[in-house]
Amino acid sequence: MSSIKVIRADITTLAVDAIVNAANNSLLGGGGVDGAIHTAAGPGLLDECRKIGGCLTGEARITGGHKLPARHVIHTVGPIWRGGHNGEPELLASCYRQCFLLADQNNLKSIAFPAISCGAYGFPPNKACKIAMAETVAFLSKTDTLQQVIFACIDNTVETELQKLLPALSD
Ligand code: AR6
Repeated sequence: MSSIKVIRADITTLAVDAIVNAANNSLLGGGGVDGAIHTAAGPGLLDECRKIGGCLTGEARITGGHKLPARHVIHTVGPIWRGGHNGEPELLASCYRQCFLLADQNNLKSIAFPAISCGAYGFPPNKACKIAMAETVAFLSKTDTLQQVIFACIDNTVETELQKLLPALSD
């Protein structure tokens, strides 16, 4: 039986099979959750990311967790919001799908997401959260491996939006 949880937490503290990083195309670190993950994981993560050589928007790559309590980091690059008519919703959905695909390929049982693109990249949280939840529900309905999806929020708006979407799941 799979579950979806929305919690108030710094994602770097979670001992799950993988935490997702809202990265940029270089995969070489940045601010926001990306900066927090690289700081907590230590320089070994940056070394591993350097070998990957970047990632296109809407795609994802997996690495080890290094000094994090999480076993893996799945790095995905969300779209920068440019008004919503430049493929942003499709690219954000693709980020979630690619993360789930990697989780499945690596037999992961638990994964934690931040609100991809909802910080520096400016995606409206209400729209982003609907996409995140829809992709999660769709994936969980077809996997036998993944058991727990956690949304780790440090942002009140995002947490409220995701919480609002949760009750609809049991309808
Ligand atoms: N734990 C959980 N959520 C967090 C944490 C944390 N430790 N830190 C921030 N958030 P952002 P983006 C939330 O800006 O919009 C970076 O510089 C935050 O409140 O981290 O995809 C990258 O290198 C927000 O709700 O990611 C890229 O250049 C959400 O995580 C760019 O920012 C995402 O905010 C990516 O922008």
